[in-house]
Amino acid sequence: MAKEDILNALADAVVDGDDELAEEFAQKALDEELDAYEAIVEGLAKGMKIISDMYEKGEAFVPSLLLAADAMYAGMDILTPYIKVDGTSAPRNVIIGTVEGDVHDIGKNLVKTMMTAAGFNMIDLGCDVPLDKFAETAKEKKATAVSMSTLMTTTMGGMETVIEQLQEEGIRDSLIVMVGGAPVSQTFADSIGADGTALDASTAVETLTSLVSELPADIWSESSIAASKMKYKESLAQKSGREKVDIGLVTAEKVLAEFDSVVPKFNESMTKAERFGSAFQDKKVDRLPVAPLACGVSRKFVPCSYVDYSTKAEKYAACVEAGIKYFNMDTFVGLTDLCVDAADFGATIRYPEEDTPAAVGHLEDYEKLEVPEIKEGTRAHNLIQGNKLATEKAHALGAPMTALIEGPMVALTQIMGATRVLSDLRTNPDVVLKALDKTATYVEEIMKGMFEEAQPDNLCMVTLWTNNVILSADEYMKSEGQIMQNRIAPLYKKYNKPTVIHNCSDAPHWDLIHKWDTKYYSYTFYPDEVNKGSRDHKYLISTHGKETMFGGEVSPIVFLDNSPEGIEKMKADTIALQESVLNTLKENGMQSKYMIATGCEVPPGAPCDSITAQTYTVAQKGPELYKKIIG
Ligand code: B1M
Repeated sequence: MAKEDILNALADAVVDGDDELAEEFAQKALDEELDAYEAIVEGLAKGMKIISDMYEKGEAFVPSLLLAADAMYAGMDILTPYIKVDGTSAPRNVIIGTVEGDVHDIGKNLVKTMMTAAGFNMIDLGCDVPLDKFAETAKEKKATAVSMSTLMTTTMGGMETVIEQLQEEGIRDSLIVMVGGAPVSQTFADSIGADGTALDASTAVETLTSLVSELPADIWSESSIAASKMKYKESLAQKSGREKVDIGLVTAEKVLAEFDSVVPKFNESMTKAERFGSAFQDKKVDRLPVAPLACGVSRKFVPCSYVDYSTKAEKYAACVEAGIKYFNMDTFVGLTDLCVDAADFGATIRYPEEDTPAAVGHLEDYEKLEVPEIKEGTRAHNLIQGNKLATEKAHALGAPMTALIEGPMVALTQIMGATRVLSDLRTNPDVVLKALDKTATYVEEIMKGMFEEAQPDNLCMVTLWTNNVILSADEYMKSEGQIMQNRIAPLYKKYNKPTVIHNCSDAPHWDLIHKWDTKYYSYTFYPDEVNKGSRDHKYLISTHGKETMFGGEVSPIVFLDNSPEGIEKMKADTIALQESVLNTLKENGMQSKYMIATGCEVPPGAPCDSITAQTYTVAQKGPELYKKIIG
């Protein structure tokens, strides 16, 4: 076989995610005495680049990338031992991981794969990595680079801590620090002193390769480490005196102190229930309803820890009551975390005191999953009881309660691990679908408990895998989609309740919302992802608005800025959003079917006054704007 043909066959095997073919042609490359390194770079890695580019253009989805990665690694296992090692050059070790508190690892795994393909020796610490593990491993492996990923605003700060720890160890200048993940911008990377960032996996490799080429030679020498340590001590001396405050607690006290003087000033002629109910039916309202997903943040008024909010029914209900009252929300959407089902199925959950719980220990065997019974001691039982109490408290304040549960696929990925489920969906669909049937059964049981016992006004289901960047619509419909359509949506109907969906993904398959007869859809708008299918209220109201009420739009990240300028910006943006929504409603012959909200959760450590900057502005300016535009 000609060299070119072998290289192309290796690339094709990766693109097709065929690990057996990748192994076969890797062996063929050796048999034909091709250079092993060339076979990796010009064959396997080339295939990885092709599929990755297809993904960026929306022509391939995450399962294809994961299978391609498996094929690439299978071929590399055969070829790597035969790479001719130049005895003088050390391997370029790159430490990679998702920082502590964050279990998102799909993007990190893709970055790792592309960096492997580029010839870096990747040392993967996994996800939810204790921060000191980065510096510890970097030192031990004399790393060329540390690359950290995070998808959450709440955990971004951990990256700065790692950089400080590298400085403390005197090795910051010995290596490159790359940071990345959806919330990470160049400005953020610069502000924490990272060397670089990138928007996607391919660019991450280009950036790292270029940064590494600029590293000076003697970087791991003892003198350079000692000099770096000294530099750090000096900067530390300048920083001393800065103390950490619990901004949530401080601002909660501020909001409470102002509460009695501000709230009576609102000129409102409807109760929250009347307003929300009327908007739901597109009837006239006094102003648009508002309900940011400031779920965990509300605990600062109680105050209680996040773990108590998540796992104790009374505490949860107290937080709901406080959120409705002090944030003046028109409904409370009860998102605690997405680990309720996983905990009951037996996965290991980490419960930090002050942050969202995470599923950290997945189960091994799909076939051994057993549908739990909802009884005292299970998280589902606690959630149902919490929502029962919360509904009473919300009603006493004249507000409707919106409980929230995980959809079947979120439950399964939390139990078994997302990366694994997404690739097994392609390679072993029957087993995955059987397991999905079990999580769907549990979801149905929780729904029944909610409808029969807790009786919230709405029950919101999280379906984040209907995401155009993760699964194609077709693939989604063959898995969770058909369950949503044939089992979940009919159950909503049976109990005479509207189907309510929360989807925080960047590019959902919008057309599916009609298949489930969705009455309320909570979404996030990502302005940078419009090319991938992220949509704002203008599109959504005009295309789907008659059938479905939408809510969301405001990025939760903006709530983190409670500087005077940040607060003023929040107020101005809230007015602008209301104006635009009202005008769009009017243009489409509608009058109120929209809720001002955040499309995803405001980080649990966020300040409270930036949230009231939104909710109080809607209450104060909303009636006037409504009159002016709708009449
Ligand atoms: Co969650 N989640 N999630 N989630 N989730 C996000 C990130 C969120 C933006 C959704 C939203 O609400 N709009 C939001 C964070 C909001 C915020 O920052 N405040 C969020 C939240 C809130 C949460 C929970 C807290 C929800 C809850 O329980 N209340 C919880 C977190 C628990 C925890 O970690 N402690 C949670 C849980 C989960 C699941 C476990 C269910 C699941 C993750 C499964 C897994 O990864 N194993 C999940 C998912 C899937 C998402 C969304 C929908 C998709 C993420 C994804 O995989 N994208 C996400 C919404 C969104 O981003 N659209 C969301 C596809 C992936 C290929 O892209 O990871 O961006 P990405 O990686 C890209 C680039 O970013 C870049 O290259 C990659 C490939 O091109 N890149 C780098 C990544 N790392 C890089 C490093 C680099 C350079 C580039 O250099 C080192």
